[in-house]
Amino acid sequence: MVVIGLGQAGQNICKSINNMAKIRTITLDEGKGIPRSSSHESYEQNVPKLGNKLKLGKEQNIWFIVCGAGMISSTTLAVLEQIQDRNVRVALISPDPFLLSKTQVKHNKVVWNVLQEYARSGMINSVYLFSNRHMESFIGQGTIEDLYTNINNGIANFIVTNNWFEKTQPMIGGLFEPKINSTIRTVSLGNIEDLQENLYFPLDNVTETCYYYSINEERIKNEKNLLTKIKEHVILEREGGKEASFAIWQNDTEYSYFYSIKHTHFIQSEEK
Ligand SMILES: Nc1nc2c(ncn2[C@@H]2O[C@H](COP(=O)(O)OP(=O)(O)OP(=O)(O)O)[C@@H](O)[C@H]2O)c(=O)[nH]1
Ligand SMILES: [Mg+2]
Repeated sequence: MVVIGLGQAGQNICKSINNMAKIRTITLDEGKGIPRSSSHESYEQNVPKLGNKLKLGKEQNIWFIVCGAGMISSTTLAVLEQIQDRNVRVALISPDPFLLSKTQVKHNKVVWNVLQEYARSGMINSVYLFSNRHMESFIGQGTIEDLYTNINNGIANFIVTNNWFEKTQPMIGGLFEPKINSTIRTVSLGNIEDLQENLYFPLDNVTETCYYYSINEERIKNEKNLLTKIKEHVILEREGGKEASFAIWQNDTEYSYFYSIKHTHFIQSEEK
């Protein structure tokens, strides 16, 4: 897996990933692979061939992280075009609209809509939505200097852990195979105690859900009825009319938690 981060948000989340795992990350920003420009248009028109910078070789599994509010996100489509033969998942950051200028709001809307259309058309594998405002509400705000630290760690942790799920054989169940058009997604992080979960973006019209439980060894060995508890959780979701599946991995930390990936094919409106 390779993670490409574009602009400030992309770059900072790549840093968080590097602090957690040995995963190759590449930062694209003004002066880093992309020449500095003074307008959206000239950014879009002046994206160089990035083959030498990206050096992706045979790597198929790509995450691309961006927030549409920044000017440099105008280069998103030109960059994605250069890697369109690969399996690209986009992590799209939904900015807090309160913090944006009018131009940023307009620009964000364009990127927001286009990326979802790209996911629906199969140009990219899927788009995962992450809301700064929503995540801040439960992860907590950092200082003004480190406003995004907690959010970035949350997003990075999902990408790193999801990669581990994909490479590691679960004890029970298997990786979820979503319907081909379920390409608009988000994630929630939940705790095993009360099965409460916190959504990273308030996704409307969820049609499919998978639950990936990561349980520590102590609980795997000693906790009775954990499987029943998990099954009931999944059944509850199915009763709501959604497709739901689960898998369980054993981890070697002291923590137990679950990630849930929510899928839909409905275009999501940006936060207002
Ligand atoms: N989650 C998260 N969001 C961020 C972070 N940094 C910036 N953002 C969001 O991304 C938006 C754009 O960031 P900017 O720093 O303004 O712009 P940029 O992406 O570097 O693009 P330029 O305008 O070309 O500098 C901000 O309005 C924030 O909503 C970050 O570290 N984490
Ligand atoms: Mg910038």
